[in-house]
Amino acid sequence: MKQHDTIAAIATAPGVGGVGIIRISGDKALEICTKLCHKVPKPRQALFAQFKHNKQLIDEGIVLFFPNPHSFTGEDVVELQGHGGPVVMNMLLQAVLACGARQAQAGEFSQRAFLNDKIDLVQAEAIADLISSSTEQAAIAAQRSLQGDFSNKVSEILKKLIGLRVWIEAAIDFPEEEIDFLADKAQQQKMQDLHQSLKDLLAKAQQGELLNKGVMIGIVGQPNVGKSSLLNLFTRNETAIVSDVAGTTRDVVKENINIHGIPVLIIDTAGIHITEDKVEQEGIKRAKQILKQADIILQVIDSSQDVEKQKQNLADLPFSKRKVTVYNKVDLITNKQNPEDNEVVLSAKTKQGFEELENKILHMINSQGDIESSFSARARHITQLQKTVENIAIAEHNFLNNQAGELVAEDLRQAQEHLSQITGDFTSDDLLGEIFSSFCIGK
Ligand SMILES: Nc1nc2c(ncn2[C@@H]2O[C@H](COP(=O)(O)OP(=O)(O)OP(=O)(O)O)[C@@H](O)[C@H]2O)c(=O)[nH]1
Ligand SMILES: [Mg+2]
Repeated sequence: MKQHDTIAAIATAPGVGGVGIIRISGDKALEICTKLCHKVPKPRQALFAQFKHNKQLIDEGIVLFFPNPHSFTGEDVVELQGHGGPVVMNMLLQAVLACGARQAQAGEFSQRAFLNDKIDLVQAEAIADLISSSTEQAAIAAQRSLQGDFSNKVSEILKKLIGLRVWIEAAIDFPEEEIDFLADKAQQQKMQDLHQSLKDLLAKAQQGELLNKGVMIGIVGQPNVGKSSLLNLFTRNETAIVSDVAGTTRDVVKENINIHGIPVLIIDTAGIHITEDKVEQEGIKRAKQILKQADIILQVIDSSQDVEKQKQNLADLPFSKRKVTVYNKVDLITNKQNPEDNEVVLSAKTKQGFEELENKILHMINSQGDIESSFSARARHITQLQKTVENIAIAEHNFLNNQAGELVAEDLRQAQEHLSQITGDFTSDDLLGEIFSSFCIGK
């Protein structure tokens, strides 16, 4: 799809830097460059030039020209590399705009790259995710998506799905050949394989989404059990106030950390108990909200006190699906219990058991066991994959139970539509606008 206007933006981060880059994309890019530099750069060769507008020297630096279609956007692209000061960059941008370009909107360069088939939608989103990644592991995962790891898997499955659709539509269209065609064992096997590959991809994408958006972990328990002490162990800092006065923490305390490369938002909460204190009541209300929102809950128990009573007091709370019970203050007791799978015996004071807790959390997050080969994914991808899996499950059921071929065909059609939305082969303009508007300007 051809875009007719030429766009420009400062591509480097706002603020002061050694070098600042202005990126121009569109039919007029070379013309604007020539007006400012009075020289025509050769394709993909650095050229030193002075940038002048109305005979006024603004800056000097390097010019690069990438003729279409071999550029990031697929259009003619020019990059002016000057000195990275906000004022000089802005003066240069104003000169570029005065010469005929329009200020680019957020994500517009990436959107053009997508519209010109240089990248698919997953790759475009991976660019934004790579830029905003908060840990090394998340950056590596985003890079994998950008290189096409996720898109290739989607395309592979799409190919299998289309193969099945073609076969089934043909069988429906030529009824004289329809001798119980759904009983074909080879095709049934293909259907089952397709279902399994989709479920595997969904699990991997869910993993990728966690890497991308991070994991929310809430610490809850009764007052004085050591919740804030545990938070401080995670942050390796005195993030929350610790004291022997029950009810010290009255609000939620949040901190971004990373556990073995996985971005984590860890949240300490007020001790949950029955109280007349209005401030504490509000704190407890907030703690209960965290219980619902968090991906993983650490339920802290003081093992030097009545353990069963504490568990009973917390029993009615709306815990999230994934919970680890932490028996804290183990340094104070002699008869230690044997923890079960989702339990850890720990001392926030001596750090005993902390590494085991981190590993347990990691294991919970990394249920696929291959975070090192993960690619980044977004909630949008998960939703489409879930819808695809739903359609395929119905199609498979109807297929294996010899229902009407038309029913199977319709679910396969819908599945294809959902799956194609991931890479953007089938996407509405509204969705595109929403995706690219979350990008930064100049990207
Ligand atoms: N011996 C020992 N003391 C601990 C341990 N963890 C915490 N404490 C002490 O227990 C007391 C309460 O700790 P906090 O971390 O403030 O407990 P909390 O659960 O955040 O308490 P509230 O904010 O009041 O709900 C403090 O005096 C800590 O030093 C531990 O593992 N061993
Ligand atoms: Mg506390």
